[in-house]
Amino acid sequence: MAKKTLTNGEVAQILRTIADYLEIKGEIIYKALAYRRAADNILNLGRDINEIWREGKLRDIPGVGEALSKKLDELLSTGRLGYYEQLQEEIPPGVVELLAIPDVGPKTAKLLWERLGIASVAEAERAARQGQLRQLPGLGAKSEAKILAGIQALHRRSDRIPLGTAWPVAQEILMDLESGCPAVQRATAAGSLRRMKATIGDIDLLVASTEPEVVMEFFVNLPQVGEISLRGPTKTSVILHNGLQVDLRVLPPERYGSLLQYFTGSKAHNVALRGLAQSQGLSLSEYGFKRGQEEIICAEEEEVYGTLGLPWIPPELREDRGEIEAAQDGALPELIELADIQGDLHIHTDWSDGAVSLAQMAEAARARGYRYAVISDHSRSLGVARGLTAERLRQQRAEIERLNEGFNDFRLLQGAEVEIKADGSLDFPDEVLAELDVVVASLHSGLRQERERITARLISAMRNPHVDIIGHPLGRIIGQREESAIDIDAVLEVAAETGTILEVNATPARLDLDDVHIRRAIGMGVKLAINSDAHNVGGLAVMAYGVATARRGWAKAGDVVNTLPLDELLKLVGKQ
Ligand code: DGT
Ligand code: CA
Ligand code: CA
Ligand code: ZN
Repeated sequence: MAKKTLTNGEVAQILRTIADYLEIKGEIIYKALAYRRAADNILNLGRDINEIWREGKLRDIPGVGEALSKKLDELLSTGRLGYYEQLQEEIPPGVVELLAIPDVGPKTAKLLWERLGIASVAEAERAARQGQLRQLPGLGAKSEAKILAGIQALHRRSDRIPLGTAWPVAQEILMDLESGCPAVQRATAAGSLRRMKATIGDIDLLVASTEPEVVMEFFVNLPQVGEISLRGPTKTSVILHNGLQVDLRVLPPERYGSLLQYFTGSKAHNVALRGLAQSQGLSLSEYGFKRGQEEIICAEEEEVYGTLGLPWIPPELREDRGEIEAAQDGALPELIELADIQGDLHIHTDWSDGAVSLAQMAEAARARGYRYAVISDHSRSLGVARGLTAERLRQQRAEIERLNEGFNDFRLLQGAEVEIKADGSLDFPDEVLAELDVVVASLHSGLRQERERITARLISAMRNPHVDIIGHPLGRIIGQREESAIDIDAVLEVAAETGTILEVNATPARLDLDDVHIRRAIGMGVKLAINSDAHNVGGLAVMAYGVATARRGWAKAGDVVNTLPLDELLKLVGKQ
């Protein structure tokens, strides 16, 4: 039998699973981390690992040392790995799958397997329902309920990809198409990616060309492409080495507007738009309009909307949430843009868990064209993040003032990301908070508390007059952690009353608040701050995802405080 060629995604998955096995076995954590790091690097290679192997260059992959390169060589030449098979014999693969349940780590998985012989998520669910888990040492009725809720969340979870993962991949392919294939006249991302949804099912790309076969041939031969799942005259679907699916559609340039409009979606927006067309005696498809025998074709998207008597609607609004009615009434919002952002109000440095110095972060923020940036390192009780004591905070202030002497067009402000503790009190006393320019208060612990308790914690933080911003209010991590049980309506009411600013955390795994909550907040007059929460220089660039999310929530520049000039911002936070 011919050996199956493994994709980068499959190789990475095997390394990740080995890491999981090592953790369950209780091996030192560094071993597992090394496997995960290598897996990430293989996933992000941008070319076929089999080629690298044939060139004998496996050790050029970051994180691949001698031992791992031997294992990869065995895996890629035989399609099997003895070490992996041995682990699978020791511990059933279903035990590793338990780790996918939120709140189940390696210790718990091992416990369930050793004590109850549980070797699948289904078995864990059954045992939890029968009340068997609460009898295990270290677990209890509460943990049992959490595990059961985690299993239910797992059932609901799809394999959608975060926007921040899909976006750079799509941009790279678009650049390759535009610069490498002369037959390509225009190339654009469509679908949920163009609408900037927080998660993406697959990447849809569109090309205008009169030579579709040439474009398709170029596309399937890109180094990122793993396998071709569908090849047709106008549509080709592929799976990339990193596991993402990409659909490419090619149409002649004179119909590009209709194509772009149709495949940008959303489906709901298109259905509503088609209804409007019908009411005007028109039929609408991805090829253009028809009125009886007459055909109206559109090279630009503006013409599609224009034919229906509408202004162009920004893609982020196309969810059938009232945008067509607003367009008809001439009431589309003038959405915030990245260029409106004057500064970033939530940044970490190596004073807590960030990777770079104050000076480097300040320089990077200034280089982005910002007028100000707030350094908001963690407060003392967040031990894992090397939170600052009040004393260290004062030392940091001196350093910030020293740096400010070197700037004339930019100002570094001092803030902190202050823990909201389990009882709702803050991690710094009021006199320390009073010295800061901007105070961000966030929850990082007790995130699974029940609704009333966790809501009360947030509200008591908002009622502290020193607190300016609530950081990542709902606490979700996309694909990993559901949002906390917070009563968002109660929070919005108090925010409106106290003038507390709510964050739109732009980190792709968070995007918190999300689009729906942003729109509700704006409707209630609550102000927003779009922040990167950067922990390194590159992290500042996620601002674009936050702005896109705010646009999906119909936000205008006036709804977002970090579009203000410095003096107005300082006035707003009571510092001038
Ligand atoms: P995704 O990939 O799940 O994140 O979401 P989309 O919106 O990218 O959906 P996808 O990839 O299935 O299709 C891309 C666009 O094509 C979609 O937004 C609208 C359009 N489309 C696809 N199927 C249909 C359909 O059956 N009817 C209509 N009206 N439009 C469709
Ligand atoms: Ca899609
Ligand atoms: Ca698609
Ligand atoms: Zn933070």
